Amino acid sequence: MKVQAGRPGLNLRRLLVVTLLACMLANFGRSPTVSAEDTMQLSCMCPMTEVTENLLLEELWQDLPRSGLRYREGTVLQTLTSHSPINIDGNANFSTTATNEGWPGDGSNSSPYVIANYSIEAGGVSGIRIANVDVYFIIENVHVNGSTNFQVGAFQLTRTQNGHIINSNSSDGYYGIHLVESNNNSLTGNLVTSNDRDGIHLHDSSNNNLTGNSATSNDRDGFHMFGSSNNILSGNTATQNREDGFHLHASSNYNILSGNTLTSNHYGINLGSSIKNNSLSGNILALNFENNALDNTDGSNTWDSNSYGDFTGGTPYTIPGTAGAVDQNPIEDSDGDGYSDYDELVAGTDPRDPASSPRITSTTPPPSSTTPPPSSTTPPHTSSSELPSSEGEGVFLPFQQIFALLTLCLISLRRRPKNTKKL
Ligand SMILES: [Ca+2]
Ligand SMILES: [Ca+2]
Repeated sequence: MKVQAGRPGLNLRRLLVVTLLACMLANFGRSPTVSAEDTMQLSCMCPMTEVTENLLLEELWQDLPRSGLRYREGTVLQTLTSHSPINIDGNANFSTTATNEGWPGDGSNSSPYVIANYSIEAGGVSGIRIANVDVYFIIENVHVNGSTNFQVGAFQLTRTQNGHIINSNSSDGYYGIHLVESNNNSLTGNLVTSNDRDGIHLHDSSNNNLTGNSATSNDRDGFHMFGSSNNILSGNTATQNREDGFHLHASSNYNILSGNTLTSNHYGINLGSSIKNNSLSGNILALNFENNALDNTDGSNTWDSNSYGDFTGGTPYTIPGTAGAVDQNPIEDSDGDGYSDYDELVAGTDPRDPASSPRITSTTPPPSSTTPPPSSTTPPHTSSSELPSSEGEGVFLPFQQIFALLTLCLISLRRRPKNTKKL
C-alpha cells in the first residue's frame, strides 16, 4: 500500500494557487487607466453614456444637499446653460415666468426667486431686464455677452428693488450692470469688462450695496453714479478703464466708498461739482493716468486714510481739484508688510495681503532648491495613458508578470520526483 506522505511540492503548489487567487482578487475591481483618447472613443461607441466633466459636476452637485451646503455655494459647480434674453415686468409676470422656467423660490425674503447658471448671448438687448418689481430675487452665475443697444445694461434693473446679482459676468455690451431708479439692491462679486460705456452705472438709484465687484477695461468709467445717494461701495476693483475708476456726479450724495482698489484708470476717483457729503476711506488709488483722486466739489466730502500712489510723505495729502480737500491720514503701506502700496502694485504683489510681498518674493529660495522638481518624483503627465495604473495604491505587479512567474514555478515542480514511501 502506497501512502503519499510528505509531498514537499504540494504545500508549495497550494501556496502558489493561493497567491494566484490573491493576485486575481487584488486586480478585481481595479479601474483601468483610461486616456482622454480612450474616453472619446468610449463616448463615440456608447452615445448613451456621457463620460464628460459635466457628469462629474452633476454628481458632485447631487452630493451637495446631503452634505448640508447651501444652494448658493453649490451653484458654482454648475455649468452654464444657454438661454435666450430674459425680460420681466412686474411682480405677477415674475411669478408666471418663474413657474414656466422652473426657477426656485416664491419671491419672499426667505425664499427669493433664483435665476442661475445661464449663458446669454444678448444680441443687443439686455441679457436680463427686470422692471417694476419689488419681490425678492437672486441672479447668480449668469454670463451675458453683447448687450450693445443704446443705454442697455447686460443686467438691467429699472424701478426695481430687493434684487441680488451675484458672481455674474457681462462683457462687450453698453453697460455691464445698469440700475435706473432702483433702490435696496445688492451687487456682489460680479465682473464687468470691455463694455462700450460704464462697467456699473447707477442712475437715480439709492441704498444699494456694491461689494467685491470688478470693472475692467470698459470704455468709460468702471463705476459711475448719477444722482445716486446713500449707496455703499466696498472692496470693489476698477482697473484699466478708459475714464475713471469711480465717477460721482449730478448730486450723488452721502455715499460710502471704502476699501476699494482703483488703479490704471484715467482718474482713480472723480467727484464732480455737485457732490456732497460722501465718505471716502481706505481706498487704494495708484497708477492712474491723470490723477489718483480729483475733488471739484464744495469741500463737504470726507477723505480719510486713503492710499495715494503719488503721495510723497511728510505732510497730509491734498486732493487735486477746486475743493481743496485734504486727507490728514494718508496711508502708504495698507498691509504693513514694509512695502508701499505703489511699490507692491508695480511689483505685481497684493497691497492688501501681507503674505504677498516683494520681500517674500525676493528672499524665498526658489522651489527647486528645497523641493525636488516634480519631474524627479512624478513622471510628466503628457498623457493620461502614461500614468501607472497603480498610482497612489502601493505595489501592484502586472497580471502578465504574475502569471508567467507562477507558470515557471509549476513547470519546475512537475519535473521534481514525487516523494513516496512504503509502509
Ligand atoms: Ca504693503
Ligand atoms: Ca502685500
